[in-house]
Amino acid sequence: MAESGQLWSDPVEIVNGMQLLPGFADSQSLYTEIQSLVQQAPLRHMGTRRGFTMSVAMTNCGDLGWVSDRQGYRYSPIDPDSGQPWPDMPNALKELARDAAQLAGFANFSPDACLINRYVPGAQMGAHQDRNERDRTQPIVSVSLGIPARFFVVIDNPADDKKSVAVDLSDGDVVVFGGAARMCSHGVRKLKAGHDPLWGEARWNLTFRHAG
Ligand code: MD6
Ligand code: FE
Repeated sequence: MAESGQLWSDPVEIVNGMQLLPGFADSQSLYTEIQSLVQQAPLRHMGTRRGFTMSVAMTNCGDLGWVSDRQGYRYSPIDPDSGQPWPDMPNALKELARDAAQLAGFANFSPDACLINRYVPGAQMGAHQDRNERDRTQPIVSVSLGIPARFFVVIDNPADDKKSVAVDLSDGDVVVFGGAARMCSHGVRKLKAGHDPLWGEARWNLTFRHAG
């Protein structure tokens, strides 16, 4: 990215291993890519092992997609709704994830999975760990688009019981989650109503992983 006229600010460490790159992603250019991806593999509300339905609508692109149903969570090369492979991960998305990871100190990040989440007001994501990826030395790169959301990370500090750190993520913000933070529990608080000129009354999130 250009030295002059950059619209993003320097990385900020939220907790050890979790860096925020404020405004790093170009929301406008991602909009068209995402519209095309959700036409190929429509958003859906997945079920859980316990029989709940997630409030967040999801789809994927890349060689592997994250899926959940009565059998639990896993990665699959096939979209279970269509029986077809997930759409290819567009190069622009791959490069964004790679550049963000590099800036946060993770060279050669090669995502093979991108989970696309859409939240409407009232939707949330409970505390969870991302543990279905084989190689945990690779970070997860997360891109927030549309209306802001409160993200939280649980810090397991034996001296301090369980403490959570909150960060409000706005349109274009990128989080790189790796190293010491890679296995921390985290989630998204119930989305508040809002309006974004491009994305409307919704928050979108892309998480890039090396899953295979
Ligand atoms: C979200 N993000 O921001 C959900 N996971 O909508 C995640 O669950 C997440 O942002 C792993 C690493 C970064 C994340
Ligand atoms: Fe996660």
